[in-house]
Amino acid sequence: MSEQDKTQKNDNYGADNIQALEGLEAVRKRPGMYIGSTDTKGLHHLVWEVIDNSIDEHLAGYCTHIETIIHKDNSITVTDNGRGIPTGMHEKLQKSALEVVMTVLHAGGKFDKNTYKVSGGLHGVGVSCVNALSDYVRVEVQREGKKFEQEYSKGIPLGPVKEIGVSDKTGTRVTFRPDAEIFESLEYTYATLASRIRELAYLNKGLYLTLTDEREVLENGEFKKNDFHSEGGLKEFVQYLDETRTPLITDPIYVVGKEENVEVEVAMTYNTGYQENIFSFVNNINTREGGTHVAGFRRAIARLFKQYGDDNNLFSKLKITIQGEDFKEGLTAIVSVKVQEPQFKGQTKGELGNSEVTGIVSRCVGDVLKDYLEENPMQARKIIDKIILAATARHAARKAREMVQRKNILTGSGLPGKLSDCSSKDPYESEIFLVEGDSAGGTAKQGRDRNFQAILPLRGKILNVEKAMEYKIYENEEIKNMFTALGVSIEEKDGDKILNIEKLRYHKIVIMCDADIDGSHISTLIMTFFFRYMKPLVEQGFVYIAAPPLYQVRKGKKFCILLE
Ligand code: 0RA
Repeated sequence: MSEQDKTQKNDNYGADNIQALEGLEAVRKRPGMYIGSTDTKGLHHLVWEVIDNSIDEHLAGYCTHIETIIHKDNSITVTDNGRGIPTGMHEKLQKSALEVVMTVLHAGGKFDKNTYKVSGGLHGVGVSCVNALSDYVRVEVQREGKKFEQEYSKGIPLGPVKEIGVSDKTGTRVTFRPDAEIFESLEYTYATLASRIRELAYLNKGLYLTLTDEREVLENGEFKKNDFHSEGGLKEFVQYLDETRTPLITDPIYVVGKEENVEVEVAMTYNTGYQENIFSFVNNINTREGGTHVAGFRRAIARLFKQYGDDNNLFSKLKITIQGEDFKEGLTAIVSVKVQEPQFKGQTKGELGNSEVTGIVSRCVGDVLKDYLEENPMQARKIIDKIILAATARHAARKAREMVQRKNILTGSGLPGKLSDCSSKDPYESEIFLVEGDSAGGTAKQGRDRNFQAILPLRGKILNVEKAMEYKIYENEEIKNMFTALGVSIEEKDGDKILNIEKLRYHKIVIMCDADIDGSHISTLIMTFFFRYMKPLVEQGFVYIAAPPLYQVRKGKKFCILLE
């Protein structure tokens, strides 16, 4: 561009242009405010932002295909067959609406598209943010029989919207290359994109999505590519999530409903396991912390299962009352709502706050569940039996837990006989080695410095806590020994179980297994136990894994097992 052109361009710059520039400048100055971060998470956020716009076209009923391509240079192209971004003159701003959508912050919302806009959270900041944070963008629109394009750098148009041909189709294609000045990493991860796009396929049944990776050529000479499409929607999503588990009921229970402009879609199933898996979404966005929609779902299943059990006299032999947590074991569910003006709260804005949603979801799920239970007595019976089992197990688990604790108090030192304790009573300097079997325990005992290194041998393979019922876990000798040796206990507060580590006796807990397949299996089992039942110890950095062979260090008469 010549100097003269530049001044001419500047002369034409009105107040609105300056406003647009200031908006883009704000995004580049504080990208975190708009896309959360500038790490790899923020980098992927750019793709979500563009795809979300295409999904909005689908929700409005105009788009059936969305194609995403990762190019060799890590630039991204998202193509949809929606209506295409409008290209006519924007009266107020006196330029193409396309340029307005691409360069003015929050301009997308000014066109009332009558779909579910996301006003909280991080999505919905608009494609202009992606533009501002990219060193190159090209947008191509097919609309009203014509094909248009415009290019940008860092959000600034490189020229006006150009008409580049004719077309009998409609749609939008956005190509962007994230700006290296903004992002810490520019490398896209296929699996991350694929898993979100798969999720979007389940959340928007009927929609066809593809992901292509031009960075990776397969043996057949084609690029790596996946198609995502689901006719079953959430029903297929729960089946996908439970693929590796054994189902308890034949088919997922499926709910669709609408009340006061809130759309509700829920699919749930039970498996023979003990974990609960609930995923929840608001306007296609994952609400990791749940919220009022999940509360409504829980309320409905508690109400209906309780009612059904009472009505059919199924709980009469039970000496304890059923509680909310008894419905959770083996439950896999997806709760998805579409809300006009969602309010997000919580630490990461991942929790839905709209209070009206609780009642709506509860009623929709309740209505369907009531019919389901009446029409499917065999399935209903299986679920109720599972709930009774969970309640019984919960009761047994509490008793077993109390036994572990009581033993702690009653038997003098209360320490397990197998423990070769250290003489120091200062947890800060004390270490405990959890070793595989008595013979390894003996070897470890010879090598340790008894002043601060304790040894607890565990017999063979410890219980797989992932597969066992909770009360079995507290009845297990090796696990009881770990609780007592470590000096930690489980307390109940408002129905939540909290690990009390105030009396933790060692600040280094070292899992030491043999360097063979068995050893690695055993250390996995022990780690699983810590992760599920003593998580604070893991989170606070007290748990270590020893990588054998270990060495004993000696200096004169002093020796110990070398850890660092
Ligand atoms: C503004 C208004 C309309 C559509 C869009 C934006 C739109 C944006 C994107 C971004 C990616 N794909 C898109 N598709 C459409 C409504 C257009 C109309 O009323 O015809």
